[in-house]
Amino acid sequence: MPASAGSDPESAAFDAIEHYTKYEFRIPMRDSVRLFTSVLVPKDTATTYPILLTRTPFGVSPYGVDEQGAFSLQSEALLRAGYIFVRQDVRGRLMSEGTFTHVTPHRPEKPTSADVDEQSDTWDTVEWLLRHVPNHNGRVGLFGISYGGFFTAAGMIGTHPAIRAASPQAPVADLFLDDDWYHGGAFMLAHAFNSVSVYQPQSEPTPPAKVTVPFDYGTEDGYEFYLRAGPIANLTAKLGTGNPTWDELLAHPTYDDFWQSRAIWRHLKDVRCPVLTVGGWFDAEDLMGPFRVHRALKSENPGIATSLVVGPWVHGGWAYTDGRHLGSVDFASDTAAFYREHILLPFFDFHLKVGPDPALPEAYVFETGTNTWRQYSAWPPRTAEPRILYFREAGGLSFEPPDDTDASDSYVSDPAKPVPWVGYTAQTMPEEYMVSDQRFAATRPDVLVYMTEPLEDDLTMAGPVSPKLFVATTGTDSDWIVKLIDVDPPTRSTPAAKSGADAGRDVGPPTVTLAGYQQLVRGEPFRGKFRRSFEQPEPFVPGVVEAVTFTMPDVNHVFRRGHRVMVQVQSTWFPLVDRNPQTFVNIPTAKPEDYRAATQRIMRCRTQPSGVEVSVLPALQDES
Ligand code: PG9
Repeated sequence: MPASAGSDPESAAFDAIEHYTKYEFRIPMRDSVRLFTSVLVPKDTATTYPILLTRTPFGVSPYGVDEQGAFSLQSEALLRAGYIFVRQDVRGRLMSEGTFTHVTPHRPEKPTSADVDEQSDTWDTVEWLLRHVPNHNGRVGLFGISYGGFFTAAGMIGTHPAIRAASPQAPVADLFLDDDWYHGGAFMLAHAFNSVSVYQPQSEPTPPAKVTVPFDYGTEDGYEFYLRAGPIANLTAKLGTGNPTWDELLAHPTYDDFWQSRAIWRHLKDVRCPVLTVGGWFDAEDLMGPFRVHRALKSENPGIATSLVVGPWVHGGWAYTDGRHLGSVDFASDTAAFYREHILLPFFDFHLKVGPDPALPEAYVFETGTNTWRQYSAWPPRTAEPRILYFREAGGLSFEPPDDTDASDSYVSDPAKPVPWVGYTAQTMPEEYMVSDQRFAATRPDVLVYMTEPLEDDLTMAGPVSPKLFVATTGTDSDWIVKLIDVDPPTRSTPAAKSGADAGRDVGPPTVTLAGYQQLVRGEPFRGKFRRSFEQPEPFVPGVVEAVTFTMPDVNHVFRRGHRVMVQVQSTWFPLVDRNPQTFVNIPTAKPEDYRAATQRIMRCRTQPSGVEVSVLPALQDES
């Protein structure tokens, strides 16, 4: 969802007009397209200031030099510290000229002035600002959240020499593999359908609509809405006169050139400034993007300082909330306020002003479970070791592999009765789902549950989580959804955090205590037809056992002594993920009769030991 700086109506009021003068410019790019740009310059001219540039498709409203909007807590912290604050509508959006292209493909070569992309638009904007904006100190920082994180990442390629620091935050890095629209090749239905209406095409600069009309679902119950709609092709008509973004999403159901050219992590070369990449452990939209961006920066640009910060946050939660809790889970301190004061501001102050060196480690990560900030010189931490939690007999889960010669568990997955993704009624995508109680799912016959004994010692997982399954299906395609869960002791009396008070879109039922709570720590779908290749899907042969291995986003979580580790496996997660017909067809054009129940078998024997690989730390590793 839109999360650009300066667009949060609920944040604390900061009187920018008292301290800043606002200007609006139409900045010409090399192809003569003009981009609408809003600039706040500190009134105090006793010193010079660095420029902070953020670029967004969601509008830099309010428009008008006398109008000031509300600012996110993050933007407010930067404004209070004194920066020339620049926000720009990207090509073809709101008041900017040109044509909008989703997640603009990067062009490594730009032989003519007509060859433009986000890197060139950033470069041209910086050049213009340096020549026209008063009282700057010659240094520029880039930052932005979500889509803005993508523009930041794209803008730092072939870095303009004045850009001295960049902070891509929840950057959208790969829309097919794991961010926003597809995860593991599975279509993220509720999020995609709900967000496409934002991107209606415009033929000329257009001021924002006075009133935006949200989609009318006709019910509060998203599960019912999508199930009644039937095959996803039927949803197209519900979008009214047509929606090019939706059409585009469904026209590319494999990892084709359309997605690969837009996957910005593949293009992060020639970055020449320090980078602070920010992400949230519970970001329902762009959780993997920060890890992909950070990894690419390190491998392709070894000379630069690059740090990764990940806190217990929802999408943009570090900018908009105090980061104290999510749903029923309490993080014991104002984690987002800590980040703004002790990490983000010192980073920009050091690189763009003359602030002290905050000596940021490579990874500054909040450890959930113990609710502690940790600092590591590498991510994953160097001492983390891969270990497999194996599925065992009688619903057991253990680091000991099974010894049986032939053992498996099975369930019937029926697309007509998909497993819901939350245990309460939700219309769109409550971000609370990322830590939601899974007890409602554990009791379903179409969900397999594996659980350890109560832990005798803390168990710390820091790094990726990789299901390694041996499966057979009676169908020809299937989804495999794996959830890693922290089970609280049944006797735990700690009151749950007050649900709903922190993140605006966080709704869910109140939990009175955490006794027996099954907290989702990580969960992801994987569309089985992509088990060998995301470009070339392949059907399953009914009844034949095959390996399905995939990687879910990293965690940094301590399963406390007395808790249990649980893994749930299922084949539907609705309507978060669209239903796989379980027959090998092109899903965007699937017919009702293509959707069929299938019996799924998960092997757990010596030669085919299904399990989940996790990255385990020895006890109490902290290099801070
Ligand atoms: N995370 C959202 C998004 C960005 C790009 C493509 C699709 C979704 C967002 O910024 O709204």
